[in-house]
Amino acid sequence: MEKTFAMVKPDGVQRGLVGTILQRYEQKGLKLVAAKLMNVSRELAEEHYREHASKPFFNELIEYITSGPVFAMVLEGENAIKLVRLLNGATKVEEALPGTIRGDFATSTTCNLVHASDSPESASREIKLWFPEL
Ligand code: 3AN
Repeated sequence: MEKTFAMVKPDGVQRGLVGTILQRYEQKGLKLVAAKLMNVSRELAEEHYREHASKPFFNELIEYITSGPVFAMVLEGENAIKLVRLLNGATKVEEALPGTIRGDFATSTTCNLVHASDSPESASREIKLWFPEL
């Protein structure tokens, strides 16, 4: 069965949305197979977002993701990678449709509540990076 990495980012944890967001994944039929509330080191944040290292928003992104605890998860199910991305909604907040997590709860493209792996390669890389104990 396919596995993906997903995370409720610091704004979601601070706003008390972990339960609501997890419920959406579970209601869809995805299975939670690992989860932890954790602080993110600068090192982990920079490795996670390494593909964005040259982008103008990189520093802002690192500051944001290390600003408070995140809720990291591994979800499992058929087509888990695509389904979690669909439930999250578009990256650009003005394109995130109502009914998606970002469409319903986020107003900023940087602080957009959730992350999920975007391909089998990133899912495998991110699960290893965030859950080395698995
Ligand atoms: P996603 O999180 O939907 O996979 P990515 O991987 O393209 O999107 O971007 C990672 C994160 O970088 C986004 N979740 C968002 O926080 C931030 N980001 C992406 N594009 C922009 C942008 N144009 N302006 C500000 N922040 C951005």
